[in-house]
Amino acid sequence: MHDSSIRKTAIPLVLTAVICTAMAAAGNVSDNPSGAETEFRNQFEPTKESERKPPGDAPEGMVWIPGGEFSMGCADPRNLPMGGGEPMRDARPIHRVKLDGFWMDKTPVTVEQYARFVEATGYVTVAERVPLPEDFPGVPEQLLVPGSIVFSPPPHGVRLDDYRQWWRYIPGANWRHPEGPGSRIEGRENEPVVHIAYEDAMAYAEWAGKRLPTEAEWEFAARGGLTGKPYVWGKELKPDGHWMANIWQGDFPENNTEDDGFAGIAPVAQFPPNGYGLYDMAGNIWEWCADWYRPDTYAIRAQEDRPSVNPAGPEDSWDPAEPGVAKRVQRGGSFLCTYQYCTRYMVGTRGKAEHTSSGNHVGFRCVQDP
Ligand SMILES: [Ca+2]
Ligand SMILES: [Cu+2]
Repeated sequence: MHDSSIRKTAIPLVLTAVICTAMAAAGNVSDNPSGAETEFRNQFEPTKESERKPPGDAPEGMVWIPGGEFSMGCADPRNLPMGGGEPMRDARPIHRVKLDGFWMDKTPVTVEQYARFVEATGYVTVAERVPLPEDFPGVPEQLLVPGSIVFSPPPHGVRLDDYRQWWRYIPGANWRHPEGPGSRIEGRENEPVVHIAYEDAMAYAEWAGKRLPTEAEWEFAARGGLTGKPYVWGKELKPDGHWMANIWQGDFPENNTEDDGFAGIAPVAQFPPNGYGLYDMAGNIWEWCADWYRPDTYAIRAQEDRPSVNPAGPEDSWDPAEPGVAKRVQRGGSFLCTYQYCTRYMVGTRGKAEHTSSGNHVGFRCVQDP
């Protein structure tokens, strides 16, 4: 599991939800048993891109995603080298999906872009608002202070079964203060904006005349025209020895070796784009999708014997791990993901979070209909 239902359940540091990510026991890194990659790939039918040409010039900062038909989901990655220890059951069955074309932001929305929106509208994000007592029954009022969760690594190794050891609710943390009150965004304008709750992303999208991608759109776009590859760039985590995304190297969570060049959030577009010209579709920050999260979404879709057309997600949310906590889908993984713990930078995998929650690893990008 991989989520951050922090705000709802966790204001007073009683974090009952999970972030990068509880059940994944460490390790389980296998050698590459011969054929594991083939077996992984064989569960996918070819991606067929629509022939439709882009309808005119691209809006600024966006690229055309042609739409078409593809196999959505993730095969069990545990036999892949550095595939991690999780079966990713909620990303199966792999099923066919058909989409119309759309424009998509090349990068996540940056601090600079979000600042322009806030300046124009006076918008106040969830993390900047005083939490309401009725939303947090039982929490003493003095604990109801605006803030958000920030990755705060312990100085030594810890068991990976309790994320409270590396996440902290920091009063005053928000998009202007990514690591808390002492941190600033000056000089970091080209980083993706973080501490964004779902409604904060929606508000921006509406102002920009855009919308959030559906989960299916996000995944089609992330695959960049490839079929059934584990990563948005292809089949290996580190082709020719190069890191292709800002994730975590070293022992999580205490020792970050920064092999990819970035200890924390990286500015956008520091790694090569995928086949559609999209940057950062893996790692760096989680991106909100429009859909409610349910683990059975794919199973329900797969009951149909034809492709799902422009699926927009289920009517409501349900997560057996935390019944009653309403979650939206997040995709792409963050700078905290590692095969030791959570490999959700793998392209077909799914993330989720309580919709009013945020953190210094959560942002978004938008799409636009032609
Ligand atoms: Ca990194
Ligand atoms: Cu992760």
